[in-house]
Amino acid sequence: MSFLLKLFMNRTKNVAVTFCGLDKAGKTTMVDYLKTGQFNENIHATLGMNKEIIDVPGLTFNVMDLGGQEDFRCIWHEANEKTDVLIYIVDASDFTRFTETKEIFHQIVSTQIKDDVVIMVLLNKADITPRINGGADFITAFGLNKLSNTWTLFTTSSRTGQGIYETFTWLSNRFKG
Ligand SMILES: Nc1nc2c(ncn2[C@@H]2O[C@H](COP(=O)(O)OP(=O)(O)O)[C@@H](O)[C@H]2O)c(=O)[nH]1
Ligand SMILES: [Mg+2]
Repeated sequence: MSFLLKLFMNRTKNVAVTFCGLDKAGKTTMVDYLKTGQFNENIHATLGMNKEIIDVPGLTFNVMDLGGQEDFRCIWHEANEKTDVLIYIVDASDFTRFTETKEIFHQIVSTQIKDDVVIMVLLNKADITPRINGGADFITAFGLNKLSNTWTLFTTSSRTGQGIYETFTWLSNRFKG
């Protein structure tokens, strides 16, 4: 293969990304925001998985948005075993499910993803939980400090768009070049 061809082939990388998290955390709303640039409140609960392709300059994200209801969680591993990036969305406004979401997260990390998968935890719905800041307290409580994979944490809202640009700029920079 010629040098030039290689150069051009390298220009677009396919990055596999899965969106996981409990039902109602805001996964599908986030994917929709990435496609349209706005909040859509008429999103239906995801049955099984949605496949989406999102292009940013030089990168193609193959996104699997996985249904969060208990019945569907058993199929997550199929997508997670092949993924480059795990985006795990936490509903920051729902403290009652904190333990449940933490357990599911660590189960995925320890049984479904490879060591080189980049983990991005999004503390979502920041618009209705303005005091959430994703600081040291959350990092320790959620056990992020114990991970051996590369991880990062962002505070986001698909209603106001807060943190979304930062999150995906970080992701895109990570896989470019
Ligand atoms: N206020 C607020 N509501 C959100 C946000 N993201 C999602 N929602 C709402 O949360 C509910 C569940 O969202 P959905 O995307 O279906 O969650 P999924 O089950 O994780 O895919 C919907 O009523 C959304 O409108 C957010 O950032 N802020
Ligand atoms: Mg959904």
